[in-house]
Amino acid sequence: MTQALNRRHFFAGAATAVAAASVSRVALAALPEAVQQTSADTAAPWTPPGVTGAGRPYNPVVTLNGWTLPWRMVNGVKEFHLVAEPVVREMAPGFLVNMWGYNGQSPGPTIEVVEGDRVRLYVTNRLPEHTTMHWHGQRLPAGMDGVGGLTQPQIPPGKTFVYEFVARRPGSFMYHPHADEMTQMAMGMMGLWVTHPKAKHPLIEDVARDYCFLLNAFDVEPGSMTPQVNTMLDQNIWAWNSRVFPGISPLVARLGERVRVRIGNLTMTNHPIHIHGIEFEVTGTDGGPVPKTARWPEVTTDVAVGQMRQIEFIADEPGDWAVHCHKSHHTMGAMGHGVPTMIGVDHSGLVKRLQKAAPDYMVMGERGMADMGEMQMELPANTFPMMTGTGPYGAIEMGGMFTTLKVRAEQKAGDYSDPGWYNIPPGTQAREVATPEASPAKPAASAAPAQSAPSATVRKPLGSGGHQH
Ligand SMILES: [Cu+2]
Repeated sequence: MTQALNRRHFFAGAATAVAAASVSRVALAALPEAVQQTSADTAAPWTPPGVTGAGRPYNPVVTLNGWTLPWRMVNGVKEFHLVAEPVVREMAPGFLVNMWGYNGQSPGPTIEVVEGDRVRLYVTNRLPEHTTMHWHGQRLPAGMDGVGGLTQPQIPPGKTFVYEFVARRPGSFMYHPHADEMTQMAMGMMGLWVTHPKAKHPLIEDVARDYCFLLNAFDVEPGSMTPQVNTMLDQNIWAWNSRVFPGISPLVARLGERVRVRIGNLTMTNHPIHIHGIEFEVTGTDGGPVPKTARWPEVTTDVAVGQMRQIEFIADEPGDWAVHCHKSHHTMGAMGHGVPTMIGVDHSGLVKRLQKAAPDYMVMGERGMADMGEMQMELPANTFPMMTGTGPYGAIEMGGMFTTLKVRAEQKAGDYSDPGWYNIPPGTQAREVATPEASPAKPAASAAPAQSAPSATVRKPLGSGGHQH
């Protein structure tokens, strides 16, 4: 993980917080700086300068492939400036998508405050159409809820609206437009909001690491650069914070640390998020902390549409552990979905004939799809392979909603850098044993006793048509 927080970003908060104490009324009326982020790397946690607002110091969150928005303090109010604008998001190295987002990125920066803080949020609209901002899950005056037409007029292009309220409840929240949602959310307009408790809370544990990310989905035709916003369920890119594996940072922990992960779902389907190697509890939702009597151990939790799930575990098992959506199509790249099922189809003979005309012709999927993880298949410009990511033992055969939890004894507290692949201790890894060789299953075409019963239905190999179930 690159600590990509640039110096300007890092010092912007400090500079404005100091300056705010001594500037004139004219300057106070000016908008806070709209801090921009140009990198899709995970930024270092942002510790506010000097003052933390209403509460005790907190351990800042780390937004996977994202960042926290600096604020300025003006007469006891934390002021933020979000700019809704077209952005180009790097979803994976070399794969760029035209999105709409905030302050240079999709998702927008994480808003991080303390329970009891008064916040003032300026929202500037640099989109070609109107927008609003809804603060998902917050207790606030109805007029600050950001539902265009219902609680406020729309924010026209070129205009700035201001929202102001007290962050009353500690917890995990989101923000997104409530204006032309289908387009604006399909284009990537969303962000996270974390409110830390102002005092020790009986249901909120102190954690050593506090990660957050949003589940989002896009439909980008391979070779193109702009999402198709009318797609309801057949998105071909399943992402975390508008990134796909191997472009998603690992969750890193020191052995024995308590880790929190806050996950919000702004796609249009549910995502069962699964973590290997540990058991976790859901300790909170966007509705607040879960009572201890209502928690139970899990290794997968479903995050339904419009929900947040805040999970916690002790990272007490060293290793590289898979973290992924358990819907297997959601750990696939853009190319996976229209591919016909070829398992069991015997292409021998046909390939040779085709290769006379097209020397590069190859059969895909005859033995299952795993070949595709390694195949150097020519891709259209600007997409990512169907299965991506290479581990120390070969292709990982997953892309999209996938990353790793890296637990290490030697990882220093507060160090979020990628420790590399886990060095598996000798004698503790699955290995080949000496046996007579088992031959792979034969293609169904040559194995099926098709002629024996003339009246029986002839079983045909599954043909084209993509999804069979
Ligand atoms: Cu999923």
